Amino acid sequence: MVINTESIRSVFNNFKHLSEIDSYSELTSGHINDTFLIKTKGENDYVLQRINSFVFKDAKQLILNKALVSEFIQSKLKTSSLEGQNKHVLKFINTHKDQPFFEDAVGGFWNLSIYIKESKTFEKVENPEIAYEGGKLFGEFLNLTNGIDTNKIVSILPDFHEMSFRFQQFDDAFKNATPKRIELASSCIQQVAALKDEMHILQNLKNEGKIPLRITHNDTKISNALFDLNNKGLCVIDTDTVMIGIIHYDFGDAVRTICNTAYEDEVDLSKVFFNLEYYHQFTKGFLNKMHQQITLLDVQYLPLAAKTITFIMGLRMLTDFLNNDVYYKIAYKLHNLNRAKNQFKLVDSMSENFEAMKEVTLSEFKTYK
Ligand code: GN1
Ligand code: MG
Repeated sequence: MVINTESIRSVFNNFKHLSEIDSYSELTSGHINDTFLIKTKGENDYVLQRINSFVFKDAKQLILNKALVSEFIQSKLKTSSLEGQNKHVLKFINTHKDQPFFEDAVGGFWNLSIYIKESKTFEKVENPEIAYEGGKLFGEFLNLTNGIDTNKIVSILPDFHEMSFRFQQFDDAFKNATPKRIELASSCIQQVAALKDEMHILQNLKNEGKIPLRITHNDTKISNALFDLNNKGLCVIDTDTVMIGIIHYDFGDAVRTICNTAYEDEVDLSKVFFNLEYYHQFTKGFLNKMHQQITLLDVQYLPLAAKTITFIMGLRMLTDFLNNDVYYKIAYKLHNLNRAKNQFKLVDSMSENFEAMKEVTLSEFKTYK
């Protein structure tokens, strides 16, 4: 479907919002879906989103999941003021057919949520306060989603963070890649091989039942956190991948983005380092909200989780590069390879800080015991 003012207006008007569209612009932070900010002449502005059906084979169910997650959080926030509720959870708008999704003429699925006023996002963290607030926010999201009927949430991307699945995809991509792409990616390919065993530790613990399963967000990059104008955490967004998982990956994915001294897309690797101070602040915030729900064994594996999830993102970006860029949106030819190099550099920097990460995590946890 061609995106223009008319098609956007037409999709928007299938939802029950009682507003008139004034203008729209594309929000380009995400790598998968098409997301638009709809400005209206009325009280609220909106976020309209078309789900990528190549990545998400069951886009309709994904939207049903998201609506359910929001309803559950809303029911938990009932005791706070209406203003508080509107700021701390996404509110999805139904269509005139009373469904949270709209299916267009070519089978595309759309959802609409209210834009949370006076909010902002960060692609990169600039001060320790944001790291601390981010920790509290992602920790609180886990508290708020605790208790959802897991039978009602469909696992929208099974094996999403499963290392062996990602290695299988990598191996397949490697077999089919052009010699040119293999050559360009050779340093990354070597790094992948060197870390393979260590990067399976967490998955093995999970599969042995040593780490508890629960509802998790699974895409806790810092740009999925909304902050208010005073830099206080407001709301976790992008609930596309909420499904059963382990808290470690939510912790780790937030660290991956909060503690990178550079943007995820930064090409100049001399700018990419792990920021231990931000790690400390993030961990402090996260444990402030989660300390009652996690054990010493869980805590001991949080630093490895940060390394593992950063590695897995690098592996997936590298795989997509070898597959000629079919999954993530790219802006130029080597974009995925550069993203992968950035992530692997961050993994190296985490390795250099690993003992300090363990120390900081444990000492923060001990303040509650
Ligand atoms: C994708 O589209 P976005 O930005 O929400 C990806 C995440 C990656 C992220 C890397 C469904 O998320 O897993 O961490 O890019 N989401 C999916 O920035 O694959
Ligand atoms: Mg996402």
